[in-house]
Amino acid sequence: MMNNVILDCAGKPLDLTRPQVMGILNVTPDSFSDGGQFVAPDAALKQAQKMVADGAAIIDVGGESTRPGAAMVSVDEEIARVVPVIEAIQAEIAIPISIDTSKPEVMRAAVNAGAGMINDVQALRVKGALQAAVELDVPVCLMHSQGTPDTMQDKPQYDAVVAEVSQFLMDRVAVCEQAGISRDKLIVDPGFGFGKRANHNLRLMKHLGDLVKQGLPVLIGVSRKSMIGKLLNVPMDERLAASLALSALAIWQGAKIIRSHDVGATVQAIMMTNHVMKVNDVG
Ligand code: 8Y7
Repeated sequence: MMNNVILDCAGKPLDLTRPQVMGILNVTPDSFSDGGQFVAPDAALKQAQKMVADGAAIIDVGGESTRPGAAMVSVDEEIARVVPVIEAIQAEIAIPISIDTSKPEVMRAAVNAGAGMINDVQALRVKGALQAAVELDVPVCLMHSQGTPDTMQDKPQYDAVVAEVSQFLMDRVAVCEQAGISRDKLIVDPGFGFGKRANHNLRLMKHLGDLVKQGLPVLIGVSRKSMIGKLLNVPMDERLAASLALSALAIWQGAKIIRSHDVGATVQAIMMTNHVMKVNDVG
């Protein structure tokens, strides 16, 4: 099992010999507005530098809201949002940037601008995405989702959610390998909240170790997600403690990367978890 590795993200290292945090940098006009309809790259750079200082290992730049029920964004619009931000931050920070997109054109533009990983919530199922990933030759995070963002929370259904999600991901890994993407460039993610009811999410977390056993690095995203809101009845800005609890549980079961809005707190939570996991039992 080649799981303890340092991934080469277009020249920048991602050290997976210990748990890491992926900081979320949403570059939609409502997050980093220049006052109009565009994103201000300098504001995004400041945010990225703060995440680096807080201990992030990689920054995930996304220009399309992939939240359940989100509206579609055109290819041109998405490129116009993410490319200036990637260009502004890639030379200034030492850690890799991942591009959160499912569109092959955006993957190409982002990697050309300096992104070193593809984070695809559709696991390269969009037409042309697999070929783009093969050609771009950067690591890819393959995420499970049932349905598309606009409809996926309508009526998620599984016979055995843990086994089905794991099987889907291993099938996508096989497809990627057949297309020419080396297995050691792949990361897998069960996709919390993407076409899952609360109990599906809870079962996936309880049994995350089953996915870890498949041998690929596991990334998870639970930060501020609606599953927390539903179970605990807390608004978006009061979900940090629960997000950290879930992050610790994921690391405890062998997950390697936590995608989070709250980098500093998440780094502390997973480093503490890692100390417990690594402590010598003798002496
Ligand atoms: C995830 C993600 C989102 C996740 C990975 C949100 C882009 C929704 N969630 N990517 N993206 N895993 N790999 O609430 O769970 O952040 S968007």
